[in-house]
Amino acid sequence: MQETNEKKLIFSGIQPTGTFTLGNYIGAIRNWGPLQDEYNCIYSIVDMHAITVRQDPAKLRQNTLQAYALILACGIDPKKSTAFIQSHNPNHAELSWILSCSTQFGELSRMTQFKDKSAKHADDINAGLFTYPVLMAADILAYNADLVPIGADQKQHLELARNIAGRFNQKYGEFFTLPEPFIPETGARVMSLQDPAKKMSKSDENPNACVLILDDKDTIIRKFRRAVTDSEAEVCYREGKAGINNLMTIYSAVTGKTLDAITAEFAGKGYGDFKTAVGEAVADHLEPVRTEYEKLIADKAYLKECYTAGAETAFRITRKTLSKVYRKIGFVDAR
Ligand code: ATP
Ligand code: LTN
Repeated sequence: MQETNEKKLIFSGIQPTGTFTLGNYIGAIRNWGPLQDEYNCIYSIVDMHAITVRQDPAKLRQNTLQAYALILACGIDPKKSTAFIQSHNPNHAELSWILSCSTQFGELSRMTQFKDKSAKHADDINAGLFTYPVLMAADILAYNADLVPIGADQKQHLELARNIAGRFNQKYGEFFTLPEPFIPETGARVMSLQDPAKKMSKSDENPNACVLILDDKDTIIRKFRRAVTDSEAEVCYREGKAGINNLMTIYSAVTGKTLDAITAEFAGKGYGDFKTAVGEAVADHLEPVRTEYEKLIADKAYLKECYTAGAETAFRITRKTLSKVYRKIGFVDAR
């Protein structure tokens, strides 16, 4: 990646907490590839974020490699973008400490993800879970990213990152770029197939709640056929039809059809036909990703080459940021 051109800089990350869901794909990763020509892109598998909830070490290692192969399979070209594993670049954690001193306890307490995750993991409400958004701010600010492609659920964290950057700039003089969220219009919040009031999440215990991007065609169709809808029989986007609205959003996201066109396509047909059509469209859309993934995951040496090179670039960029930050805050030069 060139570091000295006029292109804007993009940073985004995803946790290696399991196989990616259709929500991760539509809300985030599939938007990453198309940005590579217009922007300087940096993408990270954020394993340090993942350990804020308990992880089995062997599984985490496997999930991290899988996640790395998956982002490449979804269209990230490691020659165009910097793609790396977060723990390979210690500058994130270092900057996170500095930024935590410009973050208020009160603002971290208001983060809905913290409230949700501490309710879900009541036996392990660790300090990392609480300061998670500061590490996320460090991920972004270490590169002075202009734009951050994310799903709607991460908007609050991004606003916090902007506040932290603004507060640092106020204390020490203008330095950090205030990052803007980049949220897709369709599919920014894909909902659970079993409870359309909840977002589709990798860590959902119910396997029917989420479609995984590596599920085979039959599994995908079966999950859609079991999706919770309503007792009407009309495929249209309306308040009170959360299940159908979600399926329509997904169908629109993978086919490019408008909601009106979808309503017309299924006029007079039952939910059964609609669900099967959504399942087939999703499975066909994901087929090339699955094929590419199988190829990549079998070539561990290539993956290693890519993530090692990615980490070197990431380290170089962020070390410069940290040196400037240390000088600004009054630390004595180390050399
Ligand atoms: P976990 O269940 O472990 O918290 P997650 O599925 O919520 O994981 P993350 O790694 O936290 O996934 O998120 C990766 C990206 O996917 C983020 O940009 C996030 O906004 C986006 N994303 C996650 N879930 C959805 C969803 N249901 N709809 C749209 N985008 C989503
Ligand atoms: N918190 C995000 C993952 C994440 C991220 C980031 C996203 C960590 N660091 C930096 C964008 C930019 C999540 O849970 N989805």
